[in-house]
Amino acid sequence: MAYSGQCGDHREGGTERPGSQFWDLASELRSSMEPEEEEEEERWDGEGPGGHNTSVSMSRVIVHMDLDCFYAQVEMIRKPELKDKPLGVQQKSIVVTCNYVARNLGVKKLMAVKAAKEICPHLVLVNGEDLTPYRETSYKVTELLEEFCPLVERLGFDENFVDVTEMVEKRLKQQKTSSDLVVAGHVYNNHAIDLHDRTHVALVLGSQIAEDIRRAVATTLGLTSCAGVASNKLLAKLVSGTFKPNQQTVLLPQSRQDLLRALRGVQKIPGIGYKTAKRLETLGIESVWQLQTFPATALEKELGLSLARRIQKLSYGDDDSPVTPSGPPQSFSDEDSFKKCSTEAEVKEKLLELLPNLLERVYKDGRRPHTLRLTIRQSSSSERWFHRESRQCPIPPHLLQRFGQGNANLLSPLVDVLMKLFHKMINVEVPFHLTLLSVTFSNLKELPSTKKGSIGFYLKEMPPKRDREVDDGDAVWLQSHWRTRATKARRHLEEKDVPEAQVLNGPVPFSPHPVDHLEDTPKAMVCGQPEPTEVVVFPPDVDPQTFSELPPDVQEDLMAQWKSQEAISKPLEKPKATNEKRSSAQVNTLLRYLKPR
Ligand code: DGT
Ligand code: MG
Repeated sequence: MAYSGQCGDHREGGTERPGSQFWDLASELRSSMEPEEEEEEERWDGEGPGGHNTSVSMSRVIVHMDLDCFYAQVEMIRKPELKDKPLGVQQKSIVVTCNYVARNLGVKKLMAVKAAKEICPHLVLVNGEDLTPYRETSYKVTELLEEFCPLVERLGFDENFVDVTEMVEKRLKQQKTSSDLVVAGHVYNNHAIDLHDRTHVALVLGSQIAEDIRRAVATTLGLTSCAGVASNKLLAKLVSGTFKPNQQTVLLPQSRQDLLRALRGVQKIPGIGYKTAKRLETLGIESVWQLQTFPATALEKELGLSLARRIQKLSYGDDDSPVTPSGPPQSFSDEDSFKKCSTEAEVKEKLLELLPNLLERVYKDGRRPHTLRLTIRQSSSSERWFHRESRQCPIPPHLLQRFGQGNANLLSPLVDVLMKLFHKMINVEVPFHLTLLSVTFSNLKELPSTKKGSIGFYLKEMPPKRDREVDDGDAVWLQSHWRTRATKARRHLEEKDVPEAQVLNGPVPFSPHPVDHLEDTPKAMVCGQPEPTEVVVFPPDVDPQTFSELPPDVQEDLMAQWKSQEAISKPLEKPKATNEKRSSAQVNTLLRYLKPR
């Protein structure tokens, strides 16, 4: 579920707003940076052709899947001994979620730790402030769903939409008779299924697919979930939590109004957020029914044509928005909230705490971010949760080059840039009181060598995890992940038609050093060459063993790429001529960039 305080990888489009400034070396950050107000509402765009009950929405079958007590399930997989105990996941002083054992004892999501402990003294609490395990599990779920069907859209960490229309159509064609069709799970309101109605049959088939998907997630990843099956995203999401946990519900068109009117307030409709709900309240609109029946022209006058039409359509359950495959994240962010931060030193300290994990995620992703954003929230009695302010700027070119080379030499200059953004929003001459800081890297662009399909992509190694994050599960995953990449790299080469003559010319001299990927990887791996002064140093994320197996022309290509990225840029005093196949000038230039640090 979307919630305030979430931090993660943002896949939604349009994270970049107009008004971003170009980096100006002379004046560094310009004073005219555009302020950014937080958009409180998700873009849940019901815009599109057709009014209520459009043929478009009726012809689709959408599954919404929401994992049960997500963080708690991840913790129970990490520590199976907690499975039957009441378990809460704590962030700061809040139990952000708890397992169903705890829920049955009265503990609720987002309860204060103190209150939860009073209700359930035996509640076991685990710290859930490091989101890494949840994020990793979340992507595994999406990847698994993508194996079923390419149309998968992530919504937050534990929700996915799957458009199964095509799968349903295929099953419909295979279906000889519909008389023996049985719905999987519940039907909202126990409405009777009419097997002569094509829409009903499609939704019943959708319910069977939803069950298959949920079973696959349970058996492969050990995670239970709830699902909703309906004719669009909005309705599928609204119906999916009707029966919890580990159950699913299908919504027939005839029950759509019942579902919508049973919602407690307009804000329960995804796409209608806090601010819109407040504006509606001033018009006397609180319930979904009131919104549905409010005169359209009056609503348009108050809210503007676009918003009024959009939310009124949503109130009828109309949503033509497609399931848009999420693809790789469009930004990486992390944030911390606290009671009070009121000095520059504290701000710096908090930024230094946020950045390492964030940089590690950017590094793992392999792309290079070009924009940096700082978001703050100032303490305000009136708008406690919703008033955020941001400034962003392009990442200065000299820092850009350092991405992908380890994060140590990025931390301090990035904090400097962030502090400049901070000063655009806060006058430190007068007292200030922050309750949240958030950092976002966006505008991610592929490095030439990390484009999927290029050999460099497959050679890129996972960076070692920090000790506290490595457990057995991670270790196995990392090893298998690496093996897959190495295999793909080899396959990529096999597919590449390498003339034998070139192979016979021999690769760049090399003596492999075995690398244990789970131990601290040295900053640079050094490979000795026949001449003692000529040494090839690989970028820290490249495995020499795999490199050695590559044909010479590919090795050359790679080294040329590293050179152009200036990955290792200390010049060699006196380069010597080497490998005869290549011109000595070329090799010398190359080696200038390959000298060990
Ligand atoms: P469920 O779906 O009712 O069985 O329970 P959850 O725990 O899956 O709840 P859900 O789907 O609303 O949220 C997914 C995860 O996101 C949840 O395990 C913890 C986290 N989360 C939810 N709401 C908040 C929030 O308001 N603040 C923070 N920091 N985390 C939240
Ligand atoms: Mg959930």
